[in-house]
Amino acid sequence: MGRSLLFALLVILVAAAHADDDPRGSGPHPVKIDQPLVRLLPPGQPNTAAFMVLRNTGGRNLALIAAESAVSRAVELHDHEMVDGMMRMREVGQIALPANSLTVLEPGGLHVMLIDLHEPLRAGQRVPITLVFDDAPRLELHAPVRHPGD
Ligand SMILES: [Cu+2]
Repeated sequence: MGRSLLFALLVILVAAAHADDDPRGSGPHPVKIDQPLVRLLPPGQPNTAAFMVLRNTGGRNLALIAAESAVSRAVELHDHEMVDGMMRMREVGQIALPANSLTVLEPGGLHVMLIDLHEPLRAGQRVPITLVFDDAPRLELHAPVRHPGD
């Protein structure tokens, strides 16, 4: 293979890698995450939840459509609803993040559910969570494990 062809291939690869980084061009991510935490539970609990404040600082409505984490078999987006006088969790397809607004994930409300933990979580451990949006790049965060009230 000629040297010029190699160089051309390299240029294409580098361009492709950059395109993958941020399909909308450069600039800060429109969504900021405040106060992330994963609820500390007694050992033996297979599931727990992550809470945080999502700030959509951009002028476009967005939605959180999925979350991923290596600490559990599955990760779902959940809300609470009243069923026969009891609060129950239910999976939701997405969590709306209106433009220039705060969306709060908190106990008793919206949350990210970590299902079938691979290992018990320890207090202070930082859990990697990747947030997936409908129309913005993915966002990775590390949420400390603690009691929500602390
Ligand atoms: Cu849940």
